[in-house]
Amino acid sequence: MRNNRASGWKKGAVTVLIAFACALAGCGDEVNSAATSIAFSHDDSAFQTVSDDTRTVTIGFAQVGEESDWRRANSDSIRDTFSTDKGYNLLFEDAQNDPDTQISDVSRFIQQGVDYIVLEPIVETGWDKVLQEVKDAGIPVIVADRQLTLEDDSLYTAWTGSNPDLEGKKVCAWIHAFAEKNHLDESTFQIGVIQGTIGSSPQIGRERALREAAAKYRWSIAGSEKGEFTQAKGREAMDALLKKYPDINIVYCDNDNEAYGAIEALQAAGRKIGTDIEHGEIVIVAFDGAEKALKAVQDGLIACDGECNPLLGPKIEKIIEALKDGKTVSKIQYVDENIYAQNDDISSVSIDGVDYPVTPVTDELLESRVY
Ligand code: GYE
Repeated sequence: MRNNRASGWKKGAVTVLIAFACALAGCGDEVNSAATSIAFSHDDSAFQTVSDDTRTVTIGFAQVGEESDWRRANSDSIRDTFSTDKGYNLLFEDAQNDPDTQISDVSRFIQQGVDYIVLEPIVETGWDKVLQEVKDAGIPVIVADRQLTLEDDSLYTAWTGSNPDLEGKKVCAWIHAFAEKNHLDESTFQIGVIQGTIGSSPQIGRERALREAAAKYRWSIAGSEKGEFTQAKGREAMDALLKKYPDINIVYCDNDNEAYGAIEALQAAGRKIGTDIEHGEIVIVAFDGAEKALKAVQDGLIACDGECNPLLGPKIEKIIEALKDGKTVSKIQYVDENIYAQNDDISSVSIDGVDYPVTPVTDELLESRVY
């Protein structure tokens, strides 16, 4: 794993830093490679674009967009963590869900001479070229939230975020446990899927888990529509699913905002939402666990919600602090997440031998929810 570099720092300070790091680390290879990258990576004009203050760490943050409650909470967490007060210069770029724009944003960070790049990639693929350029410039990349598919994993230093496959497995295990508890014939399940941004890791992982569970438990996946992780598209997707597959009895939403849209569409169509499948109610499941969604769980509109924690700022900061101190960090760092339902009829789900408790949504939980 590569060490930190300090391109935005005064060159004199860099020398001091390297001397200090050498004293601490015995001038190991990692420190030497950091020194090499500092020497060649930027011309003088690039240096002028970042603060000259030796205490300032410049972070180029490549955000996905503003599509969901999750994303807004995530952006707030990043802004709160990397504040000016704490000595950060945060260059925040919002790609508005356009993968090409996001690649340009990352490329621009190289010209701007940032110290670190934090990337929350819209889609998994297409990153090899620009991340090679970033690596050649000696800038450490911390990937957060969504994952990447790369030829060469040395193109990033560390990743932190959720495990969408596990989230999907938990929600599917809940559906199966719910069926068993209520003696439902699972071969009657007709599932409509509202898909998140195609090619994004949460869309890929959550739906992979669904396909596996469907094969195992004999569920039918009636059809899928694109919801792009937004409420408006979620509503359109639900309308389309209802038209094409009126017998749907479960709606699998790749995130909460799509579920809000699905609820609107189902209510407008006069369809009942709930868990009484045998009497025509439609079961909705979703992901993220935003406060509004947990309220919908409490109200019986979302049957089960797999949490996905957006508060990644402090975790990313810890990684950057460690890199600044010349420490090696774990390459992959998952965050812990819950699963929520209206009550504790199903008290836990088991995945690969591990039990995950199902948390019932209470008023206290809703009051304490920070996103
Ligand atoms: O589930 C969704 C957001 O990447 C985990 O992106 C994130 C997802 C989250 O738009 O609400």
